[in-house]
Amino acid sequence: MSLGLLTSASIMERATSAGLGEIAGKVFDGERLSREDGVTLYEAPDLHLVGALANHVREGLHGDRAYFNVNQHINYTNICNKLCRFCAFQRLPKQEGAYVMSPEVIAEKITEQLSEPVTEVHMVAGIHPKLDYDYYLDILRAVKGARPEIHIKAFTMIELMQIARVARRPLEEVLPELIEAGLGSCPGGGAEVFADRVHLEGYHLKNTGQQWIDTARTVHEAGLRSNCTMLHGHIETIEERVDHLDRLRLLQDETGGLQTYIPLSFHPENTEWAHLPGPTALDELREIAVGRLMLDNIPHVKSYWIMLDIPIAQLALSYGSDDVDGTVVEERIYHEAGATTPQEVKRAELIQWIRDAGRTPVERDTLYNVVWEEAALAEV
Ligand code: V47
Repeated sequence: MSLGLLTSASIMERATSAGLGEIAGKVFDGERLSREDGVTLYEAPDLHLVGALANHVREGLHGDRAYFNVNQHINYTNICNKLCRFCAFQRLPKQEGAYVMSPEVIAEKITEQLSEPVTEVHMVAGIHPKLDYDYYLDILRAVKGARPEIHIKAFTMIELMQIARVARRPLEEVLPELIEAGLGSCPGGGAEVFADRVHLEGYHLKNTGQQWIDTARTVHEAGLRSNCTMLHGHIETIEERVDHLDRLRLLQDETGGLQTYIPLSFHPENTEWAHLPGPTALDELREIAVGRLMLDNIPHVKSYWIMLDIPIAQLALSYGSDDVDGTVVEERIYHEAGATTPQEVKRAELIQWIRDAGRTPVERDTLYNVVWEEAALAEV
């Protein structure tokens, strides 16, 4: 039976017999779940019940709607000095395959897509120690010069920390200049797992969890929205995942600036953690569901199709997610780490996947303004 067909009463009955009655009661009453509830949901044997609870929340917020956008990814450099053990994308400056895109190359990539109805460019990259402050302003201006109406979602929190460092000024002062050059919002990457233990073992040269949170707060105070992520399925414990979700939720209570949560599934290939198995499809669905249930104040949960594979991204639309990301065009971070998904899909394909998953496709812009929806047009 489709989860969507389960009534609240039958979910409640199944939850009570599985020992999740109290949590289900809180979900139906719209009450915040505790950290202990989070651990229980991760450990609950009945994944589909957890999914049904998350689906209840998802449908309460978004009905049958599932969002996508027409976007383009640009990873402007793979040179990075952070040596994160989970990353297959990074290169040292003289290493084979290392690259930095000039503003002109970036403008060309934007121009190549002018015939497509792209509304967003998603720009993230490694932490290149030698790029100067003007480079970051120039790449924003290059994008806007090539396609003035496009929304630029760029720079994870660690990139913003680096930009402020090379500008030799506090981020509060730098952000208005980045906004003036074209920055429209920030992606959610680079949060990894906030716990200090995992940070020390896996990515000690990168920002700490607290620095990610403090930087995101500064971003939100400057009037920008951002997304947030958790990189799961490596060495973190369930308690550390719950801690991460709770800290995101507290940040959101404070700023209201987080619009979408994206659980990122660890892809082990070509990384220092290649011996780890990475999450299973069932782990991925649970991560979506627990994220939806714990993050009661973040409006959207994304099942990023590039990372999950299309069938799981579709299924996730009934386990708590309401967004599948976009057309992408060129993706490097996951493909270096063994992702076998295509690098690009066409808008019509995304629409069809969403319909096939039993949801109503809604094309959005980066800030979730509706660009197109099923009911509004007879053909796509
Ligand atoms: O910061 C790196 C992660 C992130 C691996 O905001 C890995 O809409 C898994 O930020 N296995 C970049 N994950 C991706 C990102 C993103 C993607 C989609 C949508 C949005 C959004 C943001 O990818 C990195 C890091 O956390 N990552 N290597 C890996 N081997």
